Amino acid sequence: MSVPTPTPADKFSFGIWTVQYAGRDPFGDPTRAPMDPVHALEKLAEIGAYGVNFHDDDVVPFGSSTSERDAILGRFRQGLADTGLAVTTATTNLFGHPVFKDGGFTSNDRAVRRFALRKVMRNIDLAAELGAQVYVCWGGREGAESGAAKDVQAALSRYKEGFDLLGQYVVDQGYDLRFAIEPKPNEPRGDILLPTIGHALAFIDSLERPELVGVNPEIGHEEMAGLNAAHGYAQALWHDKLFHIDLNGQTGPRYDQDFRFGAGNARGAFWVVDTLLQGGYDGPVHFDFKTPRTEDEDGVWTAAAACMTNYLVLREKALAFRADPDVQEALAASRVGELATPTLAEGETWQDLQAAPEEDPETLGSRGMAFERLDQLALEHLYGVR
Ligand SMILES: [Mn+2]
Repeated sequence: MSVPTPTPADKFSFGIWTVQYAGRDPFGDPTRAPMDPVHALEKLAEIGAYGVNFHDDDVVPFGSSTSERDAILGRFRQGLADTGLAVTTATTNLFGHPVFKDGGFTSNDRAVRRFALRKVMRNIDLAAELGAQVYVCWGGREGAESGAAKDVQAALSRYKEGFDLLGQYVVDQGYDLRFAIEPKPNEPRGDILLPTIGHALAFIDSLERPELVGVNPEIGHEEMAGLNAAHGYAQALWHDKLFHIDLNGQTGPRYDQDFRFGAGNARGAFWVVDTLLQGGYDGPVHFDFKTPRTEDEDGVWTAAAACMTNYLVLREKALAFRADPDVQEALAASRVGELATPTLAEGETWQDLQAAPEEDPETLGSRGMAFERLDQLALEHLYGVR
């Protein structure tokens, strides 16, 4: 196959911060110059992106006056109009400024929580005005490094209070906006609240308006916890809660690498794409990656374009895998489709089950599942020999 080219129909979107990342890490200073957000829009449009996602502070620096904010936003709106890029999503930076060192919604300091909620509402107004339909909430500073520092149950009550207030806000304002919680196990906090997709889904059930809140799982965050990202996406789809996705690359449990999508665990990336296609996910295909600090600006655009290329390659491979007659035969041999059949027949009761002839465990136990054949076919598609 040749290297595929992205089109707007692919709905690829990027966080402005992804390409703006200048290479600062805990051990070293930035290796690239700051990037003007309008330049980011122009280059993203040039390489074939469809949309963008931004934190308030990516576009309007923290602490800007009202007149400065108006001028910056005027230029940003013009940049969107000139490039034709959609704003798919927005989010709030509740982690960068020292005020958020103990969190935004769950800071022990009540005044910080009040400041954080006002900051979110202000950016929600902008998100709604620019047409965003999803508002992502990554609570990177909502957590702790030590045991007594955080009353976790009280923190969850304050977290719920925050989402309930924001839900009320979008309803009162008449905004067509839903929230997506982005789980992460740790980094920058030692431990972060709502660390996995499962924690987030259970928390959403406690909210006043659960229908307004879903999840935005990031591949790297799941793999940092040693979890299977594709299984997480599948469960979010099963709950009808996959409101947005953050695709990137990660190599197992270690620091948050944020590699370009398709790098790191390539086999995991294949199954994520297959899961999204099989599950009918139709939202923006969003990348949240950071170009390693070894690269100059050319390297940033190489990495950004590669996210899209790798998605298109894996999409083609996942579709070819599903269409392959050998795969269909192998799926049948593995009885994968049988799992869709309910365990009891329609109308059958536990009494009927008890009265039915018993299965022979020796016979059942001796049947192979033929999963190795099936998985090898997937790898042959991924490796490009089929
Ligand atoms: Mn990450």
